[in-house]
Amino acid sequence: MSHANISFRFSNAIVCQPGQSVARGLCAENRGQPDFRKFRQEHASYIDALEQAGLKVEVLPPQEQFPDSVFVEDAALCLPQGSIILRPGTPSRLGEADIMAASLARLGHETHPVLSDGFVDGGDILVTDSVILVGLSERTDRNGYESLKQILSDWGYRVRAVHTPEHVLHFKSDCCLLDSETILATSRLAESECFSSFKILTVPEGEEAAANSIRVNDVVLTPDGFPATAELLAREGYSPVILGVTQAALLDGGLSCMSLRF
Ligand code: CIR
Repeated sequence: MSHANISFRFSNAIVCQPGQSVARGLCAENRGQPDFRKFRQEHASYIDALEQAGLKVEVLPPQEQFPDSVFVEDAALCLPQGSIILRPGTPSRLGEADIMAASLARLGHETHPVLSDGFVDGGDILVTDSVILVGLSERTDRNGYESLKQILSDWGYRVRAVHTPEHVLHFKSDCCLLDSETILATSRLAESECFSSFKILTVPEGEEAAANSIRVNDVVLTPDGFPATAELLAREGYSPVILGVTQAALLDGGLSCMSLRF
């Protein structure tokens, strides 16, 4: 079944403000601690950009006990049928799912019971109109995938497991949906042939981090510092909006992980 318009036409988003504890967020490689004030500024610009794109944005207060809770996308998957509470695949983040479940319920979302087994980070789930791709990764395991697939199949979605490149945190660190037929991806991910039914735009060499962009209604939010990618997007007829995400990047985060869009 095709689910037109669930992949990039949105009316709402949920974000969570970074707390001071964001300075202790997880990162694979130490590139310096994020600065709380600068993070807050970049986060505020991100909220503005979502609003400019036409979304009503619900801003959750900082969760100091969870340093990585600004990356809301990893704790839930919001679809028209309801919101699935995920099981983030690293111990310090597992509790974020309970907080998100409570927030979603308070906002009136139908929350499906949490995954029954395994682990899935939302950053590994790419929703397209024709199929939902789930990247197996250090955070998303086979049991989590099967458990998620069960729920999604019951809702009528096609679901496929794919592989996240080695040393890449999440599947969507390396790709983004541009429209129903087109994906922006790094060459290392495109080579894995997981996008066989899509047109692929390859992120120019050296700009791999720009693959973590997001199509939101008529614009593509894309990180600052990657001019060749912005140029490629504009040349292909998309409307890039450039945003600073220097602080999230210090924690291996990017544009897609900082909101739940639905
Ligand atoms: C983590 O390691 O979990 C966070 N520091 C970054 C999460 C980024 N989330 C995402 O790409 N979906």
